Amino acid sequence: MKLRYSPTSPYVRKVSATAIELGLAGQIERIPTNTQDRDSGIAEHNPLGKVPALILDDGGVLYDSPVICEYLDSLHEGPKLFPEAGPARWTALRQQALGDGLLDAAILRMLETVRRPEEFRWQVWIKHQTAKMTQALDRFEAEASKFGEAPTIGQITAGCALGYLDFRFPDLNWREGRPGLAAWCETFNQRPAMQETLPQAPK
Ligand SMILES: N[C@@H](CCC(=O)N[C@@H](CS)C(=O)NCC(=O)O)C(=O)O
Repeated sequence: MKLRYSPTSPYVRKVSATAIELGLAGQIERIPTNTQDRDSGIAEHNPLGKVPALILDDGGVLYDSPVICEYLDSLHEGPKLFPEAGPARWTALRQQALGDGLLDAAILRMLETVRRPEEFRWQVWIKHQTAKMTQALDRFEAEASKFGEAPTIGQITAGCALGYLDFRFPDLNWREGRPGLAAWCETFNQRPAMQETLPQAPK
């Protein structure tokens, strides 16, 4: 398998952390991909032009991160990151959606605040995305005490989303007023899958 990736993408981090949790990282060749470069060939693998995209040994391609993570989870017989049936499955999938949505809002805010020239920034939009981030963080705070011992895709996504906030929004102080989530994150971050995939600014 080959993974098209960019080093700071939190969605790629989900896939990388999942592969490490499942003992599959050694089976994945990593292809650095600059999605802004039309010659990178990303569009041949993902018409949406986004990473992560996983190229399978038979030439098929999977995207996006929820699909890739569930595929990797299907390749082993051990404890599953995607619970197989019942309420635990729906909780894990919903928490994954909540973490992905937190990331989507954070990235939209980052593009509007950091990337767009100041005179073109739209404050209403920034406020709108910030409200989504706050609401998602509050929801995770309400659920953190119920996270189980065994990791799920919901927890991996939450961990990667919080790591992205630390990386891109160090002044946001998301821990303030959210002691349960902060404590959970501290413990979860000790997992090798999280330590080995910490986001790093390009040199
Ligand atoms: N829902 C997708 C989101 C992937 C995504 O937005 N990736 C970003 C990198 S963080 C990307 O490739 N952006 C390039 C673009 O939008 O052109 C997933 O979960 O994989």
